[in-house]
Amino acid sequence: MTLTAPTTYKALTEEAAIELAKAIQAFDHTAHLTCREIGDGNLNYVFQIEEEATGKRLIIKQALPYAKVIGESWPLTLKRATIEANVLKKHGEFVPSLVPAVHATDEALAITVMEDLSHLEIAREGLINGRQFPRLSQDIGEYLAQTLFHTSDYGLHPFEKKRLAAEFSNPELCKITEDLIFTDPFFDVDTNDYEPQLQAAAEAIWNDRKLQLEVAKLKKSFLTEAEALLHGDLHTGSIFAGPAETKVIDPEFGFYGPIGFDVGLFLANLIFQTITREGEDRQEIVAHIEKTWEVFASSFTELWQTQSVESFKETEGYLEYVLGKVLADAVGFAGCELIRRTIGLAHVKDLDSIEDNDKRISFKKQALQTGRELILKREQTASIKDLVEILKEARI
Ligand code: SR1
Ligand code: MG
Repeated sequence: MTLTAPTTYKALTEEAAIELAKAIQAFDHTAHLTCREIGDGNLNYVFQIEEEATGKRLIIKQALPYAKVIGESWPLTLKRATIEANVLKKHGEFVPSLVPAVHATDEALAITVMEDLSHLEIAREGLINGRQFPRLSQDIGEYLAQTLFHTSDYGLHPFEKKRLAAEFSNPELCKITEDLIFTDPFFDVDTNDYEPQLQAAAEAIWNDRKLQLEVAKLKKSFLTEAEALLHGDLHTGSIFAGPAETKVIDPEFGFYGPIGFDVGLFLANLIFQTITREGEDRQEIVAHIEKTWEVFASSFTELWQTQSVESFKETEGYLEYVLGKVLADAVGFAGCELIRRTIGLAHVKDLDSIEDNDKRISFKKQALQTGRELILKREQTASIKDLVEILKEARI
């Protein structure tokens, strides 16, 4: 459903969000509704509307014409709302139970009306608080395999694949990733943000010529390999999780890119938890890392064997080559994510919320060291166990 009026952009207030919810007949016009702005991300407003009498809820998400985390000095395209809604719908064709339902959109207002997920918890918050999400890796492994296979040349007619690649051209949001993940953290630029105790570690990265060459290669993959319709920002803050359910939200960075990027970002955000945890608690996350890859690889293999349209699908060694490259890329992209979330502009609560100063700094040094190792050793990573070994070796 597409809304019809109004047609010019105006930032919603809580009152206007209630009016809108009634206008699209999501609730009866006599319903008593309440509204809260609950967005905690970097970029958008998220209004949660509730009918007190029935407990029925829905979400109206609105993109702002600038990055909320920085302010009006960083203008940002409103088109990202349309990209996000369309990625949710496209991915929802393959994994309807793993993404929120989109009820309505309005391109001019840059809003998406969607399913409320407040019975679940943002995975990052839950993991930081030691919550167990037994389905997390199973569901994300499946999400990755289904969405990436079905939007790639392995699963689609080439005309449809190229049509989608054009539809999901997302230059402004890609530029943010190109700068914040692949460029700025590797140079001494003003937008980097790190604690003074990390000065020497940051300088070591800026002066590491070997590392820079490998990051340049990974950036090239991100820029040029239009392989599948990615989520584009698949960190644990983009996932709602609960004991029996997982939902992936927020694909406003969606575009056609290398499959390993989504895989790597998710793995990196689990890796932060392997850095801050010990013993059994750490092992639980290592198990999630292994299972994510195992589920992804086995589901992708099954889709390849049963649904691939690729003429070379039965050529010996080709699937293994494709999966091997996805793993190596994912390991490298994970390394970039670890580094950028530690000294770049946008951080993660997993590290920043550690109150003990020495511990926090030591964890951050470990994140930088792990990131470097993953980037440099990615081509030698033949299995997910090899990645786990790198994590172990990089522990300080
Ligand atoms: C200004 S945007 C900073 C970061 O927030 C988003 O969630 C992306 O991860 C982006 O890199
Ligand atoms: Mg986001």
